[in-house]
Amino acid sequence: VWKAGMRTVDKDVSDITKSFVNHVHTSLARQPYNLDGLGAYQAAALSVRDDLLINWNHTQNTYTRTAPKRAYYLSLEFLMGRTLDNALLNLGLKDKFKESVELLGFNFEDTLEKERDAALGNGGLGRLAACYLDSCASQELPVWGYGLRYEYGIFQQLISSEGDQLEAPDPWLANQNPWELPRIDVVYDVRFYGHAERLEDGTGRALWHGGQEVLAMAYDVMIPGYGTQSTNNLRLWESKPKRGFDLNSFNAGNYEGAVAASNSAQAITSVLYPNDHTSFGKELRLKQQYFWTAASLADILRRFKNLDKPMRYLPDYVAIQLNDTHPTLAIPELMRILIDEEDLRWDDAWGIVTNVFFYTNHTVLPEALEKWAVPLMEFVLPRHMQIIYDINLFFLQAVERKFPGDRDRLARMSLIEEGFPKQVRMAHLACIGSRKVNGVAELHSELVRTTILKDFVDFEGISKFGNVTNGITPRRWLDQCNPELSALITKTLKLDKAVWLKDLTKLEGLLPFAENKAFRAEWAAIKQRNKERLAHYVQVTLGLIIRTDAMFDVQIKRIHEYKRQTLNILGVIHRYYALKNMTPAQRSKINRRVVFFAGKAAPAYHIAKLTIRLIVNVARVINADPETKEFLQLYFLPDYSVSLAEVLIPASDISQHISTAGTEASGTSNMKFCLNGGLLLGTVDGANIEIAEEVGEDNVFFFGHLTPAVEDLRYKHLYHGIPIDQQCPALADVLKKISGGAFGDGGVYEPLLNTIRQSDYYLITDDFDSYIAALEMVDEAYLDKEEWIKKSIRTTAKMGKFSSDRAINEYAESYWNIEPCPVPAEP
Ligand code: 26W
Repeated sequence: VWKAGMRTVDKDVSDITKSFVNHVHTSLARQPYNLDGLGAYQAAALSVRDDLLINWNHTQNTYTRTAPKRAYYLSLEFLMGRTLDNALLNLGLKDKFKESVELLGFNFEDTLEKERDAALGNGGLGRLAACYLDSCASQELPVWGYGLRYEYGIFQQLISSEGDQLEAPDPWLANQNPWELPRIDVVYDVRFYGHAERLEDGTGRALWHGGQEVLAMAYDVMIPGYGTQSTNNLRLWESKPKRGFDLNSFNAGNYEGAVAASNSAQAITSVLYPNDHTSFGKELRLKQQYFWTAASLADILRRFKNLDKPMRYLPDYVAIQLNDTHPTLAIPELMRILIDEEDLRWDDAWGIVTNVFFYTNHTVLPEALEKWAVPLMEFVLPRHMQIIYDINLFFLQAVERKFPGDRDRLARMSLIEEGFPKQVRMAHLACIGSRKVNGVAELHSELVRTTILKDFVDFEGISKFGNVTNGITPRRWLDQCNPELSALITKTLKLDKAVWLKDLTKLEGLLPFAENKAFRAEWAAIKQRNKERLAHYVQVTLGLIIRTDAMFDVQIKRIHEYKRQTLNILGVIHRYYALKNMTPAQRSKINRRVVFFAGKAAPAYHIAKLTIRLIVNVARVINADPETKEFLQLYFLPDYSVSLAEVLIPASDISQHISTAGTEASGTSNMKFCLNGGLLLGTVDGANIEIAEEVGEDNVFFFGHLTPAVEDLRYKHLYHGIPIDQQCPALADVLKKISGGAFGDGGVYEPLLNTIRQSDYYLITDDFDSYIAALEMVDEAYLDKEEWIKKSIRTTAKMGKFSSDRAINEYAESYWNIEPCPVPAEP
């Protein structure tokens, strides 16, 4: 158990200043007196990096010396955001650094903002991985992350004057990255294509040769724990040509061919795929997945082999967490190594594999479940395809023994889906190859057990299928993004900040203060200043003036039909016309509201892009209407990022998490808003349910149909469709305004409107009236300011469960079976 009393770096302001100036001279080759803001950021970062490196070294030496069981978190995405502020907080150096930087004549906040986000992820899954790394280091757990070092992260989003999303590259490494260490000595060969020949010697081994060989080179990113010396590692792989370029082609006079081979190797880690929740089956994506799992496994096994233990002990020293199915190739890859290279027998190898891996599912949406075409897999990874067929054969034989003659069941459970082409079902492979499987919130885990993996529960028993409700790190998502609220909490709880930030249930101590009027005033004043901070940010970056004497209503997440930004924008339009129909006297009693949207659409997702276009054009009309603009404003903030979330979340009064019931696995921004005293408007879905359980149903605004009703409603739409004018006249009016051209050419929006008029798969029509009613309840509640602030305080007070420390401890204890490995004070 972690004890109070920070273990931080012992330095004073003059040490920091010396180190800063020294880096200006010797790393940047510049002079302190004419240094610009970017230079100041770089010098500060390099100086902090020196401290991180010392801790990182001690930590890694401790792990090597004591050889604990370790866990590895394999994730194709790590959405880290900025590092400097977080590193300073975790090291306990923030105040001293601020003083030093300001003595040197720089504004500290401006310096922090020079850093570009590390945006190696799409959304929830990638940000979860980043929060989990923070918690592992803070809990002193021996956990490394493994991912890819994409040269380009998630695209930058631009919004054209028509309201279209445009994508630009994100060259995040352009200004050098002080947070990574290139490891030119940590390299592995990775093979693609070629031929796999089974040896006819009765061992089951095969030889895989020929094809393309590329090099994986490691870059290490230091992950400091909060208030501990523990500094873990995130190892990211870069692909490189094995030789500068292919000499044979070059000598044959084929210069272009020689360069092409080298380009094809480099292409593997050049860019993050920007789609979330849709799998496209692209060859390069398959190569990314294999490149990364092969390099990571080779590295993990090399470390294990240094212990000089037989392979059968691998599960005593190694747990590997599969973040969704993206790294599932690690399962056949470990089988390949154990059989073809380590000479193990099939059953022994399978016994090891199924005790090393753990699989987390993050979505039940069918289009997001990964499948790879068998012909593609045979071409790119011929040996792995053989192994997958063998796994399937033994698996289906076992199913047949348990359920004799049940052919439908065999077809449903097979790793191979019949069709043209046949496809490998990665979720099935991840499931049968793992020790345990989990979902990310109670409802979601239950849906995993009763829908997509039901047959596997019947076959393997329920105890393999668990739940770990997601969490968020309170360091970044409260202390760092909302420093004033953090300070008020520390003062009020009369605890060292480090204590409650590491045991977030301590926030319950705020509950009695909800009754204290002076405390409520302080609480509300901080929310107000956070609104002003956001308004300032919007004014500086977009040149827009936002009023801050209004309720701030926020929906920020990837744009997707299931998340129903459409429901929100249709609600805004409904409100706009309701306002226009009021007399000035009626209007003056209405709650002022500023609605914010932000989020990216996958570049090929046309309906999502149309949703953005609609929001932007509705904003244009509403914000310019003199009759209503005092009461309703609407903004789409471009290029949503971790850093933008850090400004938006603390400023929110109400945030929307309004997915169709049963579709949002968990959600994690819902937790961030509530932790910062924002109330939640949402459906009975994902982690919203558990948030309501904690904070009490009277402190959240729920609406909409429940999960068990969804299937029947969809069926009704298809076979007993009632026209929208009859089922929901209020919605029909809104749709008519849009198609009638109230927000620019109505025809443009037809494909979007048709999704509602036709199958309405996400139940906009069914939930519209109850959504509008919920918005009205929010308005009414907000008019009673004191009561609202009480709700806000009670919400924050009851969010302890959602610390990622709690989630990570559940993984450590009930899944990985690992323990803290503290770094001794004097190593
Ligand atoms: C193959 C394309 C693809 C890419 C990414 C499919 C699916 C994904 C992710 C699994 C999508 C994702 O980020 N899921 C989100 O995971 C969060 C963390 O558990 C949850 O909070 C969100 O509810 C879930 O949508």
